[in-house]
Amino acid sequence: MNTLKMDVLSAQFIQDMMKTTANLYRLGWDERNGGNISYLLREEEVTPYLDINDVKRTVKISFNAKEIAGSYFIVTGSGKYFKNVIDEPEGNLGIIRIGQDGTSVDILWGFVGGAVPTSELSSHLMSHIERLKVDTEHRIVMHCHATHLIGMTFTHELDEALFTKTLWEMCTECIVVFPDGVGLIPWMVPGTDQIGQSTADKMKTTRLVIWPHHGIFGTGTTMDETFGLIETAEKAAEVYTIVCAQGGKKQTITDQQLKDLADAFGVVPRSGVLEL
Ligand code: 2HA
Ligand code: ZN
Repeated sequence: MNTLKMDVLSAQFIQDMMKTTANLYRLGWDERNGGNISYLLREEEVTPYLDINDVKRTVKISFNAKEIAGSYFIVTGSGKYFKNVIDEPEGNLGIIRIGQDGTSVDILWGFVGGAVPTSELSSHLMSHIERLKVDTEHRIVMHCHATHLIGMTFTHELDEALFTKTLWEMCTECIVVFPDGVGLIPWMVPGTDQIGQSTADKMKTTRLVIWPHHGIFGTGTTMDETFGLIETAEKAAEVYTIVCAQGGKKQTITDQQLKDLADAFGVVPRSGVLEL
């Protein structure tokens, strides 16, 4: 039976993907094919638009995602440019469902012209698996090449507690927005299951994971919230860059003041960062 479906381009989740990729491009954090986003969808969000039995193609994936078999995602395409998503969503985005055995994904919409999901699918799916254990509402994983954060990975110690503390000091709101701080993995080859595993491992305790000399992964409940999280960390890194260029700190937000902020906003700062 052929039931009438609504135009998928009008779906909020596609509109979110189009607007967010455009914003990330505009900010200069996703040059060329840089960056990727995945958004976990509920089946009832997909069915008004698509016949879920109409699988366009099936592609193999490099690891077993059995834990989230049957889950639906909208994801950006491998090698695709964020710059182009807004004009051509169907060629640059795809709606996928993880196959029952966990080793393949069904493409239900998009990726026209033979495109496939992001080269960082392992990092995305492995991160989703970990974040869902922490919070079942965490549906977004976003990766981008945030400029000042990348810069900081050349000039700042690559120590999670020190890096977190510096970011918290740079803007008053940081500790409130990311009290769990940032995770940092060693430099690794992107697009591999290994970097996916390292990223996901950090995602057990934090929503932001920095890939030195490459970029950042963020996760959260909505596109706005996840974008805002990355934006806040990147803003702190930009301020850090300016502070260094102006000759370094003469004063700062003290550890006691950071603790007062956390208390006032009811958040628990990651342990091992503040010295009180
Ligand atoms: O493919 O950002 O990490 C785009 C990337 C890879
Ligand atoms: Zn990247």
